[in-house]
Amino acid sequence: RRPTLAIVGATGAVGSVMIDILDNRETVPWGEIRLIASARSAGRKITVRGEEITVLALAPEVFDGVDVACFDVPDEVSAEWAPVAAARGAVAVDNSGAFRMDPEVPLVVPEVNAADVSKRPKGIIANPNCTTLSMMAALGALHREFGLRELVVSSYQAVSGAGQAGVDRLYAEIAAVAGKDLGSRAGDVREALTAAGLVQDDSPFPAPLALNVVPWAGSLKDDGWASEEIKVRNESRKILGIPDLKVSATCVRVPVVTTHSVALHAVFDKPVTVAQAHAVFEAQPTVVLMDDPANGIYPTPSDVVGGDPTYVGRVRQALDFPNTLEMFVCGDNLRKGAALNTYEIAEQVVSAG
Ligand code: 11C
Repeated sequence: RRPTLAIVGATGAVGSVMIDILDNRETVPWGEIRLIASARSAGRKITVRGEEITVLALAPEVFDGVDVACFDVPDEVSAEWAPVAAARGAVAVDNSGAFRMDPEVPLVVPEVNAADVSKRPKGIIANPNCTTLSMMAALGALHREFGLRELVVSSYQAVSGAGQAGVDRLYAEIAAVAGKDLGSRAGDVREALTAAGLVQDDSPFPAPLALNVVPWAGSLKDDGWASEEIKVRNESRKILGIPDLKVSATCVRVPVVTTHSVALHAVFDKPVTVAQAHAVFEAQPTVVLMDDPANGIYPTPSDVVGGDPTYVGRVRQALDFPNTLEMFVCGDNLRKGAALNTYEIAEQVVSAG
C-alpha cells in the first residue's frame, strides 16, 4: 500500500502552497491525499495532481488510515489536534509553534538534521519558524565545515508571515499612500492612513508599514524581546544541535509581500574565507549563491519569491572580527519557510520508513 498523506489546514495560505508543491512534484510517494480543514471549509472541492478531492471537516476519524498528517494551522489547533492524529497512528508534522521546543519533538530541517525524523516518541515532528528556516540550509552547511559559535541576526520580514491579513493590510496601506507627497514629515503616513479609513488598531502590525519599517514581529516577551527573536535563538540552537550557541536577533517587518531576508553575522570556531564559504554554498544543492556585487548580483525578495532554495549573497569577511562572515540571505517564507520544509519532512518520514 502506498502511504496516505493528510493536509490539515488545506484551504489556508500555507496549505494552498503545499498543494501547489504537490502539483508540481514530478513524483510523490503518496497513494491517497486527504484534505482537511475547519467545518467552514468542509465540502469544498480542490484538484490535487489532477484528482478532485473533497475537503473533510477536522474530526478524530479523518486521521484513520493516515500515515503522515501535515498541520498548517494556528498553534492552538495544532496543540489540540496533532496528538489526536498521532494517537490514530499518523505521524504529525506540525508547522505551528506548539511543539517546537518540546524535548520529545524533533525540530527538523532536512538539509541539517534529517535523521531526527525517526526520534519522535510522541509521533509529532515540528517544522521551524519561517525566519529561522530562511537561514538554516546556509548556516547548517557552514556549521558542518567551520563550527558555528555565535550568530547575530537582523531580519527583514515579509507581511505574509502574518497571514493573509498582513498581505491585505500592506496592499491597502500602499493604495492609501500611492502618488502622495508623504514620508518627509513625522506622522504624515499615519495621518494619510487614518484619512483613508485605515485604523491602526485593526492592523496586524503595530505601526504603518507603507513607506516604513517596523522593528517588531510577534508578541512581547520578558525584558523587551519579541517572541520572534526568542524563536530564532531557541530554534537555531535546537536544529543545529548547539545548545550553547550564542544568538542575538532583531526582527523587523518590511513592506515586502513574501520572502523573508536576514542579515547574518556568523562567528566560527575555524578560520573561514569568502572563497571557502562560496565553495560550501556551491556544494549545497538547496542553496543558490548570488554574490557578485560588482555586477549588482545579490538576492532581493522580489527577485527570488516563489523559489524553493535559500539564496545567499553579500558574503564578506568581517573586517574587525576574526573567523567571522557577514552575509545576506533570502528565503520564501511560505515555501522553504513553511509548506516546502513541512512537506520535505513528510517525504523524509516515508523514505526513512
Ligand atoms: C512572521 N515568522 O513572519 C512569523 C510567522 O512561529 O510559525 C510564523 C510564526 C511561527 O510573522
